[in-house]
Amino acid sequence: MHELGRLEDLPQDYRDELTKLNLVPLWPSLRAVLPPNVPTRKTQPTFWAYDTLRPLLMRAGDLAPMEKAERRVLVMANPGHGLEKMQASAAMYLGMQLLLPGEWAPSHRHTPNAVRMIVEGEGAWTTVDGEKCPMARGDLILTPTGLWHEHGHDGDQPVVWLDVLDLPIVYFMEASYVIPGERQDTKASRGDRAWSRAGVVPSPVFERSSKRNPVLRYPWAEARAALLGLAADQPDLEAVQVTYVNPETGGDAENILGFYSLMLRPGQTLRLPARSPAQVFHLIEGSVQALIVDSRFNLAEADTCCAPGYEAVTLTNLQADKPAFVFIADESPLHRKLGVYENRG
Ligand code: GTQ
Repeated sequence: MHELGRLEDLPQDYRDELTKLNLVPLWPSLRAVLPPNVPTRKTQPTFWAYDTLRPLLMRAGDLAPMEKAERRVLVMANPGHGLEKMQASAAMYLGMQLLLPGEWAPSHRHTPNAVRMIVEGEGAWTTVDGEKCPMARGDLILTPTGLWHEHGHDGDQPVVWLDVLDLPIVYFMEASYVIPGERQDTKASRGDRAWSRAGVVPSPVFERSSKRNPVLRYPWAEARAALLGLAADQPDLEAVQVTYVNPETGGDAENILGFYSLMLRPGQTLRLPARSPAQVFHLIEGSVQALIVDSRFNLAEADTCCAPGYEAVTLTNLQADKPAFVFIADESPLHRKLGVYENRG
């Protein structure tokens, strides 16, 4: 591809005239916005170790009382985007949130979708749309766009979870806002029981529901059992992975980001193909090395890292005698809906 004219090649009076009229010549910037073959990505391979993050999060427990914080979160920001942008990738936001015993993070609802992956502690819960979702390690709890949610804690130890939101893309769309609310009345019953038996969904008078995803909480015990079952039943299967789905549609659990759990067999090395969406890896159990472009990250439990899109990622289970379990978030639903999804192998 040949070089195009530069801005400096244009006479100053011409440039000034254009600027005055809110006009910009395309050709000096054309290659920047349409680079050949591979997009420019600000997302850098980045690693956040839980054991270094945790003490700082606990200190935030003293420094930022709930009334002053609303949500007590340390955002895991990708330096490639600039820390102040609070982005892990183009579309993903990551944060570690701390709730102390007896605390309450007030009810609100907002346009970005969120999920929480519970990292440590017991006795906390999130109420989503009136449904009280208890938190246990490894559980995935959804707060889809527009639903009221608040967090509470009846236990006696700190509770920490990983927040994954599509905030950056919703903010970029100038569609991000929040509405504060009152403490929710909780329903006595769970809303998802009829959907939590694989293969059957409610169909009163033969009509299937087309409402939002009826499942707001995906217990780790069940996802883990599914992975172990899959691995046992298909010994030759390379990628032992499950996707968190809406059981009504079989589609993604949320509209913008995709969520998965991956099991690495003892000692297994798995190469994930280069696909267009950026990805986040969070280790639920075990010990895993992630090779992302030129970076090698050793993940211990509760560590997190991210990878830019269009790059293959190699994951290795560092333990020869135990499986490892990785939670993955990516931008696939967004890319597929927008028609830009690619798998380059
Ligand atoms: O818990 O509702 O990390 O609203 C960022 C924004 C968590 C939450 C975040 C939020 C929340």
